[in-house]
Amino acid sequence: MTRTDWTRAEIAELFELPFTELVFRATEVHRAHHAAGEVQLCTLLSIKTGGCPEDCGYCSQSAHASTGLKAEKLMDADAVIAAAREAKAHGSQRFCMGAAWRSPKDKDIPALCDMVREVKGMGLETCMTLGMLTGDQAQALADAGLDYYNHNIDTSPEHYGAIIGTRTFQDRLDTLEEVRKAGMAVCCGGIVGMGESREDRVGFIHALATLPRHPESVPINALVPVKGTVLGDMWGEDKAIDDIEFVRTVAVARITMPRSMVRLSAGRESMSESTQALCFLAGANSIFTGDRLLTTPSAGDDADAALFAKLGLKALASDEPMRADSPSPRRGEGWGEGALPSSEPSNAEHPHPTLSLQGEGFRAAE
Ligand code: SAM
Ligand code: DTB
Ligand code: SF4
Repeated sequence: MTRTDWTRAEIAELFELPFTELVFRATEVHRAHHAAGEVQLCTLLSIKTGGCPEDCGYCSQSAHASTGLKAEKLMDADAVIAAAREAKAHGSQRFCMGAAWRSPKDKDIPALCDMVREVKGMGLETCMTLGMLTGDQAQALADAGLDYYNHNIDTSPEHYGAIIGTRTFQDRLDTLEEVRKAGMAVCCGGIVGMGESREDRVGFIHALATLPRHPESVPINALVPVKGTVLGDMWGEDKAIDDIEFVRTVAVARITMPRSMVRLSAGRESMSESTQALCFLAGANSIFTGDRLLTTPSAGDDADAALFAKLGLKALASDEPMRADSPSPRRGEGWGEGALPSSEPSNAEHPHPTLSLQGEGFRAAE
């Protein structure tokens, strides 16, 4: 049975285990619930960039930051659909659309629903992250076919006020409840490396693992320090989180939320291959692919394909344990055979690793 009654003391004890013992236990839990070596591929698109009224201290898109990012309008559906098509061609399984809003306006909902219908119609899983939602907005998006809603608690309840002043931890929980009531799956996690203490990381995982139902997806981001944000200026180029402590956080998320997909999210770009490999060993089984997250660069498909080949990882082909009762429309197609047309001209000179590593690189598990 999946536990939602974890105590803080139990979670603190997990964090304190000798590192190899903790990773060993996390691996055991991972293998009991998930196909080992299969990693879910998701692609992000910022459909409405910058000018956000919220003051999240980590975010390049906050109007309170001085990042020089230009505020843009909501993208046209056609441009979103083109990006989704490209993501699918590159083997992505889920398309996540993010908007720099405190909450969407009711007048935006029909356009957002159109995007959801089109992207879902392509056979991709759909995810959006648009800020706080009312019950009616959540229902409209769910009715249009939105599979997942991403809404992060970001950190522990105690540390939250040091990072964000324009909304409360409870506001986040309220939206998560509306998302659940509307029948969508929840993607909820947060960021490590924001100057929080170990105790805050314990509180962060505790808050997630004691939700009435665990989130189906748990993104664990390492802070991407962006110049002009409060936290980016505080940390500069320095790593605000020790790699081993990051892996510990992934492992504790895996152990306490055994059936959830744990996503190694932002921050992968500046992580060594060895640290990423440790994260996969500790139970991370989902990543963002492509050369961009929302506003910051990501490793890109070629680097990721090479990493998958080196580690012998494959694109997810099994059902997510928590979604097994309502399988997604598309399984078994990963970064693999057929993911890119072999006549793709841009690949002629620099073959995509998908194609050049057929049989051992990015491919769907059989
Ligand atoms: N505005 C919406 C919201 O806040 O829910 C959606 C977009 S917001 C960018 C989505 C999540 O991205 C945040 O909750 C945060 O966890 C993560 N994020 C944003 N900037 C980040 C950064 N610089 N480093 C790591 N994670 C970041
Ligand atoms: C999440 O937890 N991480 C993603 C997604 N949910 C929306 C966003 C990461 C953003 C990283 C910074 C940027 O690119 O702006
Ligand atoms: Fe706005 Fe979301 Fe960035 Fe906060 S994290 S400033 S709500 S876009």
